[in-house]
Amino acid sequence: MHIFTTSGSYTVTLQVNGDNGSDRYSLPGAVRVYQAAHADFVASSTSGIRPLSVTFQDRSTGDISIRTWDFGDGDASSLLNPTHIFDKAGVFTVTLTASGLGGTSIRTSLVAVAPFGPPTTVTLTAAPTSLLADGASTAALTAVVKDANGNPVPNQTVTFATTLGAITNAAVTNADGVATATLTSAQQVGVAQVTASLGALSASTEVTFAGSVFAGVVFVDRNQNGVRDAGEPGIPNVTAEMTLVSLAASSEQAATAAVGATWRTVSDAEGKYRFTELPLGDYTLTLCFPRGYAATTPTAYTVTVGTGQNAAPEVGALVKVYLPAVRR
Ligand SMILES: [Ca+2]
Repeated sequence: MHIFTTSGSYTVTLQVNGDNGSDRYSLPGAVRVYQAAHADFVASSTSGIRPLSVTFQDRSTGDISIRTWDFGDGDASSLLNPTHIFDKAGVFTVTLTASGLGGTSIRTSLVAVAPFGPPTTVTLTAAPTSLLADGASTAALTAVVKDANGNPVPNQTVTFATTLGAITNAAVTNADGVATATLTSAQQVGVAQVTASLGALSASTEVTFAGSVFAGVVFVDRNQNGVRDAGEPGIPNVTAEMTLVSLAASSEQAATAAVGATWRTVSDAEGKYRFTELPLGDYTLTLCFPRGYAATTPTAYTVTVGTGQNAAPEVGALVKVYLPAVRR
């Protein structure tokens, strides 16, 4: 019996010696000794944040003809040095199976994939981005915290601040990396600069606090009865002017408008006029009609602009058509 300790192809020679001489017979390749398969590999990294790209390098030895990689997350490869992206978080067992005439060998290694890393970005959005300046309207603020790979980062305390109005102070991000807060408008026309911060990270957005809406209509009062009846059309190009008499009791508004300030607009084709940026308070409303019309009612009113959309009472100016003299 002979033990071959080194792999290779061997020629076996038989030599016989006898009284009449000797003879020998050689058989090339009579014995082939294969090197045992030994699976081995190295990974470019064994831990990281999803999605984690890892390149595996085969370092297997022996007589191997087939290599099979199982990445432990449902994916596989038969490449020599595959690169795999781990999308899901978890600890995965990567298995290389090397097999051939040298037998079968298996090598495993663990890759740990974290669901998220440290926060690197904060974004902030407001909905809606315009509120009535009534001290009661609210906007929903949404801050999203993500890591460098775009994964949402939960359990982060986001601090909210605003330059105008009231705001929820802080909130903790949920599993989607989302922290929400509520912005309540001030009784002051202006633009609120809203900020969400997390450590050194911050994001900001703007929410406009718009003044109250005051709207009315002027129309042709054909029968001069002081009521808009069927068949009485609106009057375009009527100038409507609001003059501030006194601000509503709100210290916040004091800096935004002065008594005596005026706002002016013109009625549209349907006789409708509309003011959209009025601070809360009392006003004098004056209507000035184009030539050819004569008012059938007073053209000046004292009105109050309150909170809420269209909160102010609609004021109609009643007019009649000024008929030219008929020649006889
Ligand atoms: Ca009428």
